[in-house]
Amino acid sequence: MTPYQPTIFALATPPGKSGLAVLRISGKKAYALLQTLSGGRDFTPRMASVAALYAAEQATPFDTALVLFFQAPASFTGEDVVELHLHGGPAIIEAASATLLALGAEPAGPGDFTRRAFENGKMDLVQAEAIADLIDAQTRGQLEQAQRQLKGDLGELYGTWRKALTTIRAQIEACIDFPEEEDVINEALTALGPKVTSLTSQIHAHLQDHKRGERVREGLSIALIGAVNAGKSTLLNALAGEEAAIVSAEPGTTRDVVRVRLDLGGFLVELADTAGLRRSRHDIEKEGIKRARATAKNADLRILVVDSSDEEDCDAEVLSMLRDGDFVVFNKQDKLSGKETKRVIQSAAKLQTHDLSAKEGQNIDNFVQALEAHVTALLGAQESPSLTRARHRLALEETCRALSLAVQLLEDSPELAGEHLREAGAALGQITGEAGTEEVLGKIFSAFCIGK
Ligand SMILES: Nc1nc2c(ncn2[C@@H]2O[C@H](COP(=O)(O)OP(=O)(O)OP(=O)(O)O)[C@@H](O)[C@H]2O)c(=O)[nH]1
Ligand SMILES: [Mg+2]
Repeated sequence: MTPYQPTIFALATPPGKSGLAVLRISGKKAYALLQTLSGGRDFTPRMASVAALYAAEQATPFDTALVLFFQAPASFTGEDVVELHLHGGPAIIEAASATLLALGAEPAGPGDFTRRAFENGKMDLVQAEAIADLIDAQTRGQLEQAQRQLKGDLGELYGTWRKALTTIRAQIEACIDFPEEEDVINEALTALGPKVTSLTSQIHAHLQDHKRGERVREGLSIALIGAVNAGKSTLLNALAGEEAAIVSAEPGTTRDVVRVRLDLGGFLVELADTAGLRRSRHDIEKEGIKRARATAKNADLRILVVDSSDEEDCDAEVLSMLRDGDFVVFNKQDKLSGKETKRVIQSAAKLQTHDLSAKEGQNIDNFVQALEAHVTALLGAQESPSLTRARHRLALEETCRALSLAVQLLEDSPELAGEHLREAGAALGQITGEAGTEEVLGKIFSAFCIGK
């Protein structure tokens, strides 16, 4: 028996005053509700109609709206769906909601519409997540990734692996069921080894993506580091186009980590300004420096800012924080008379260097272009789809772990190997939702907004 599913409604547009507000209704009673609201009219599915809508026992309508009816199963949720394109005034929305409540519809919870779409087989769990990402997308990179995921690329890849696993499991079952033909069986089991190994390596390769998809979704983290007064905060402000961090000639101005979000080449980047690195006796500055080090360590990319007019060598400890691909900015070029020898730094890491003046804007455009090119190289589109959430990563790691155990036990203990393959399939199925538990589903959909 299918559990009781109330007919639900929610605004699909943001709350507040607007030209239009779309109120969406989904469930068995959706069409009957539309008929009651409109005083008993009939509506053709997928045809826009203008209808006067009435609250109970009222002779004058609370609004005249454009209405759409999608008949199950040809709707977003797979149920009967009605959309009321109301005038977006709070009194109208209130009247519509109160009438629907009085008629027995229930307000939708977070993600309820998408959850129903998932439960009615309209999409897999990865596609449901893509809808949330599509709505949250702020940059072109995030949008393209969400669209690709919504199209089903990622789910398809995992589906192929699940199918391969099911075939391998069926072959093992056959071996377990007919143990009398020992030679044939041993041969069959031996042949299965490379198949499991090949599947494991494909999943491994998919995992070795430098968290590309997660970074596109959550933003690439970049840390500005360097000695006090090098011009880190000035550079952050220049890149952000706003005075986000305090700039002053006093060394040790920045203490807390100041973060700004930027769109670099269509990708979301979180740029962090940090406290200048020096030996300090002040507790607050010491804490700031500790945070600066941690931010630099955890960032995806570091930009070391150096004051070109300062003759002192870069601190060896600061240099040791740099990794291949990191940037060095020789700042304050405007202060140089041109006679000085060019500054160099000694580092084992392969670094990209740029001469500029953050204060005067000299060469900043070239620097931004180089940074954009670097971010695009790290996050730009790849041939195969990328996983986009830690949830996917954990499930795939669990799949690989179970597959590795299975391959070791294949010949000596096919029953146990079969059990590990079942675990691998379950872990893989959790990503797309075939093997989803209520707990997993609840967690995913509760992160959605109401009305999605
Ligand atoms: N001439 C010149 N001065 C600069 C440039 N960039 C920064 N400054 C000056 O250098 C001083 C320090 O700049 P900040 O941006 O506060 O330096 P910081 O690295 O954030 O310093 P701390 O927060 O103390 O670590 C300020 O007086 C800035 O105006 C530059 O490109 N040219
Ligand atoms: Mg600063």
